[in-house]
Amino acid sequence: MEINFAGRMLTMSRCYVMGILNVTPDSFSDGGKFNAPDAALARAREMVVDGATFIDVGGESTRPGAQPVSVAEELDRVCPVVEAIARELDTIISVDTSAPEVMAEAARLGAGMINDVRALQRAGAPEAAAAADIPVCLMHIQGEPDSMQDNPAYRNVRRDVSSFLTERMRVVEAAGVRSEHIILDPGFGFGKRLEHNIELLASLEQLHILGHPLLVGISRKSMLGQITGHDVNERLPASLAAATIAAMKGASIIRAHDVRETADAVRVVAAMKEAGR
Ligand code: PT1
Repeated sequence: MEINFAGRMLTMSRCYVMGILNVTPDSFSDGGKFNAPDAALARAREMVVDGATFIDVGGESTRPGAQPVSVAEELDRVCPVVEAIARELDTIISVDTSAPEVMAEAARLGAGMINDVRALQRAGAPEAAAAADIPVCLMHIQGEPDSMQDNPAYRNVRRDVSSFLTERMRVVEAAGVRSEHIILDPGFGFGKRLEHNIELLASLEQLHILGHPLLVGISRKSMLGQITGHDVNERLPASLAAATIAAMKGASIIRAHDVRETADAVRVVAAMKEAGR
C-alpha cells in the first residue's frame, strides 16, 4: 500500500519516524524552546538529519489538562513554521491541528499531511481535509484534552476504539476524504487509563483489520512513567521499547521526540522483518 503525501510516495509496509515539533509556549517536554520560526526550523532540520521522514508541527498542546487555543493564535504559531520548513527542508510536513482554518492554510503553504487528535470532529474539518486533498490521521480520543483523564471508562477499549475509528472514517469519507488518504491512530494517553493503553498496545496488530496504515504516538507519555516510575525526561529507554513493539506490530509511522534513537529502533525491526520474509 502506497500513500501520496503531497507528491512524496511512501510505501506503508515500512515504518517511518515522525519528529515532534511543538510550537506552543507550554509544550510538555521541550520547555517551549522552539517558538520562534528560526529555532523551530533548526530543530526540524536536526530531526530530518536524524532520520525523521515527517515533521509534525503542532500549535495546540493536547497533553492531559491542556487548554484549547484560539484559531488565530494557532495560525500565528503554525503558519510561519510550516512555510519555513516547506521552503528549506526536504521532508513531509504534518500539521497537528483540529481547526479547519489551520488545515486549509497549512496545506496551502505546503503541508503534506493533516494529523488531527480529534479525528476531524470539529465543524468543517472533514470538508477542509477533503479540500486539502492530502492524507489525514484520524486519532481516537475520549473527551477533550482539558478533562480527558478525569475518569476514562470503556465497556471494551479495543472494540470502542475500533468502532469510533470506523464511524469517523464513514463520516469523513462521506464529506469527500479519500479512503486511500486515511491513517488511523488508537490515541495513546487520550482519555485512557494505564490498563487501556497497555491493552491497545498489546493488541495493536488487530487494528490492521480496519485496512489502513497505523500511526502511533507513545514517546515520553505518562503511561511510560506509570510503568517505569521515571520522570518525563528519563523515559527514552521506555519510549524506545514502546516504539519497537509498535513497529513489530506493523505501525507505519512512529511519532517521537527522540528521532535519532527511534530511527535506530525502527531500523532493527526492519532488518529483522526483512530476514523473516
Ligand atoms: C498521538 C499524539 C498526537 N500525541 C497523534 N497525534 C500528542 N496522531 C499529540 C501523556 O499521557 O499519540 N497521536 N499529537 C501528545 N499528546 C499527549 C497525550 C502527550 C498524553 C502526553 C500524554 O503524558
